[in-house]
Amino acid sequence: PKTVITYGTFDLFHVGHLNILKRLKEKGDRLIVAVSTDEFNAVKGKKPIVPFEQRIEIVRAIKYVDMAIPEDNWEQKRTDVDKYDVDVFGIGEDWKGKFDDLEDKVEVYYLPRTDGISTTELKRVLSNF
Ligand code: C2G
Repeated sequence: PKTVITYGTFDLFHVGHLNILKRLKEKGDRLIVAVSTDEFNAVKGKKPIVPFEQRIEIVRAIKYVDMAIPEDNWEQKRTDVDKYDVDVFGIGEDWKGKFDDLEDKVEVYYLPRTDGISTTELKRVLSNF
């Protein structure tokens, strides 16, 4: 099956996350999502609200997702594409150009983000209560 992979924190899962997973699933038959662990988020300079175990459980429950795995370093993308026989890598265009090195192995897509929603924005709104 044509396999698509993507990576992310998916904190406070929202419709922006849902939209990109929906669109990525349409590019193949199987979608694998690598969810950033809490330790890797520290490397990324992010401090998620929702712990990793809960973030990956929510991602696994999304109907577009066939498999969810941990993302615990920057380098695993190259080995993941071999390990899971991946054909397509996709991610939001906020990462445009950053993963072009994968183009020797897989199709690389940068998709438009969903406007008006972000975890940062949700945290700001929630912090007013
Ligand atoms: N996203 C989106 N629209 C939004 C918010 C997020 O399309 N309004 C997309 C991002 O572009 C990304 C995915 O949802 O493709 C997950 O977003 P994050 O959890 O913020 O992912 P990030 O921390 O950028 O992790 O190795 C890659 C990194 O792990 C990516």
